[in-house]
Amino acid sequence: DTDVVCLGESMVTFLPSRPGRLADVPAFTRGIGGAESNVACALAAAGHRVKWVSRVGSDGFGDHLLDAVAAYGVDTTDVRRDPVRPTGVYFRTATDRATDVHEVAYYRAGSAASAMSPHTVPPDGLPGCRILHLSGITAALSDDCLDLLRALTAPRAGRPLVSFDVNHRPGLWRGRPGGPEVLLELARRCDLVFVGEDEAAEAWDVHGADAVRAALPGPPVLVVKQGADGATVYARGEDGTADTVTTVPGLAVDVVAPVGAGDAFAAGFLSATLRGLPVRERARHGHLMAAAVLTVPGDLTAPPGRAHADRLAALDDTAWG
Ligand code: KDG
Repeated sequence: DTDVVCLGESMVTFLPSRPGRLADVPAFTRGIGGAESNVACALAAAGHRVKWVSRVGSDGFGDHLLDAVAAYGVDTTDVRRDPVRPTGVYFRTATDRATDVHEVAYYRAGSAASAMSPHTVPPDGLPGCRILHLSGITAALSDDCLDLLRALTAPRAGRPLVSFDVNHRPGLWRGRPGGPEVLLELARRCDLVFVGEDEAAEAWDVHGADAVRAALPGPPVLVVKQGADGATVYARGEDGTADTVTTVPGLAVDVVAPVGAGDAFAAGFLSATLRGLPVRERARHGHLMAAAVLTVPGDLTAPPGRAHADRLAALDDTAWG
């Protein structure tokens, strides 16, 4: 059995040898990225049984992605190889500390993963899966990918808990209609939604965590991430009506690169959810995994071990600000 299935595109990532504009960086180091496989890798490293579902090209970058994700302990047997379309890649710069800006250049149009479709996962294709984790990135890749997300988030008997990270990537929606509205439509159909407060403001012109909840009243659990201020979790009560609202401060860390921190947060939150931990602990495990990724240049890193993370999550409020 699989605890969690994560579905989405992954790419070989090229990290800059030094800060500066993309135009000026002379060399790059290979890593891997992809929001959903980042979640999968962190969950597997935290001891869960995780499957990653995707497509990669029949090329060396596809080989590397499969090897690198499998090395985290993720089951990659349902990753298909596309005979023609290539594996996506992307390049990024280091965050400019003065302006807080970093550049991202995707080479993924027409990628193997963009050819995912409702055939990729048939409706009964997730036996034993407790959580299906998806993100809005997939919706932006192609019409077929969007159809796949619509099929997977459709209400049906026996549906696993569907977790959705909004992951609005405006650059990917250029030339495709409806990004923000599509993301809202999909999020409304899910059981657990992660969204950044700044992301909601940009995509939906909705400001503040309570307003995000008002725009997304359906999901039983909504996590609004507030950067350095932490996260606010709305969790509907057993009676199906009143929310409990829990704001959980994050850890103050020196950020090396922000990319991947949201995925790590989701992984920590999902790990603690699988373990039946209370909401505050779920968010603290999210913050702990996010802190680990924030302090490295790449998109993912091994999270703290479970016993260590449990000790840190159990510290009292003075330690957690
Ligand atoms: O959340 C991190 C991801 O954005 C990164 O790993 C690359 O999946 C990626 C994307 O589409 O931007």
